[in-house]
Amino acid sequence: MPASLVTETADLLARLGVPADAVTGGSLVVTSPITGERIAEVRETDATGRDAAIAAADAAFREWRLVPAPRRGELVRLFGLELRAAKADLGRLVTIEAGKIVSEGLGEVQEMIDICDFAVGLSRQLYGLTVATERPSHRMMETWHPLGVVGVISAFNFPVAVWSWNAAIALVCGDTVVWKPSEKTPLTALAVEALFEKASEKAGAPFGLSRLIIGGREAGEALVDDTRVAVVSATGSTAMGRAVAPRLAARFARAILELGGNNGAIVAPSADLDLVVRGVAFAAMGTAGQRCTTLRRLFIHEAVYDALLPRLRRAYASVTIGDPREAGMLVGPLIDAAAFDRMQTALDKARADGAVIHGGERARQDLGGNAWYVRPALVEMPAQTEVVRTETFAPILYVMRYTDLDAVIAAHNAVPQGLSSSIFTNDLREAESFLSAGGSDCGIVNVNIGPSGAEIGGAFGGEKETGGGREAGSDAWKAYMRRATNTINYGRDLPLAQGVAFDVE
Ligand code: UN1
Repeated sequence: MPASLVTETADLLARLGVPADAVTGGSLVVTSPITGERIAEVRETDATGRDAAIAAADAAFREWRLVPAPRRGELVRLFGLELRAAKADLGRLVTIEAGKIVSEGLGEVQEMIDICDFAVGLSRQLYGLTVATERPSHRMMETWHPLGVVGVISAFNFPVAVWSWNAAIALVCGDTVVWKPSEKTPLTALAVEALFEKASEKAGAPFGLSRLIIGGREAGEALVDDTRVAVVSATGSTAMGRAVAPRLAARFARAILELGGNNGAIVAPSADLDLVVRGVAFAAMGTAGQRCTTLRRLFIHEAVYDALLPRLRRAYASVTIGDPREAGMLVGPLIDAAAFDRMQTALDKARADGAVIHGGERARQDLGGNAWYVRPALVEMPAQTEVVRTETFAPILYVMRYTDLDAVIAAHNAVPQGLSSSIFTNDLREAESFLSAGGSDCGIVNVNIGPSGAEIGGAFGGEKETGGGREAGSDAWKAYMRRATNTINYGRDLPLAQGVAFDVE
């Protein structure tokens, strides 16, 4: 008999350094989607605690911003070492709390390690430009300075990696962090915080660099409305972003938004169908369809539709569904009953629009009455109706036929969201068209791979209702710093720009 989830969770938390009193007797009940059973009761942070967390991060910022960036990088390096040492335990906890299969739970921790490595390198590369000036004996340059407290609001589906994209970069940039994790996944957040504290102690870093506030909407609002919080990076639904963005704008705080996706892929006549089947299977069914980058719309050229569809149907029918801790399992549970209900509502709408639906039904009820497993749904759609244009956070893949590339690119872009996209083709003209200014309107545009599973080296995020934010690699760090333009006169005259004369006696 494997250890019960309750015992295993308690053991993992203890090994990861989370005090038992933080996860027992609190008001926030945590259940594992694997069986639907209760695994912890977490203490929520009250208003006083929230204020104290932000105050501590604000005070730490005053000190941290003066520490040279490569020394700040040293803390992130040590944190990366803690993550390496704890990878198996933390990955396992991700599996238990979020329901991800083992390799994805571990992959999530690897993503944290990767961003730490990136941030350590970045800590020596926070470059500014020098700019040619029009005035003699002048020099112009840009300097980048720490901005302040960064509020991070994260979602259940990437309970730890998305925080780390923000935190690792923010910390080397000289900012401090207050994190409001999803109320569905506070345990992994507590574990990460404990690992971070260990690294902080080893580095001799000031107290308060990263604080955690646990709770629901009011906890998020505390970050959004507090003038001590300079930037809020929020990951979640477009509805959440619509609530957060105007409140941040009202106080001129910066927003980094990573909201809904409704990602499409185009399969052209020249596509390598072996690649397509594998790419589509992972992108559409992986993480039980609960990634913001999940493939939700597939446009197949009519020349290959009849060859491809039966292969996809076979993949959908044969995918293993069940306890994500078991080896060989590919599709774990949905996060909760509400997710299951939303999936069924979407499928009902699709059916009413004339869809032919394969799969989508509840599965593995043997694993628990409150565990919500489904067979991923492959849905043949006659047209891109409203339900297809709406993000449903579940494994539903809407499949449509096309004949003309320009028309399918227009259809691909005819949704409110703009996160990730792909084309499968071996035709250079088609690939380049999709990548061009007239092609996909998304923040992530791929060729011959699916839309999900991005590496941290690139800037991650999307356009339109996805919110426009960029996180992780490339120059996403600039959103966590303020830029100063400096002009220095080393001459004896005071020439004015644009030739303006203003001579006083
Ligand atoms: C998310 O679903 O919020 O590209 C993030 C991916 C992952 C991140 C997804 N690296 O699918």
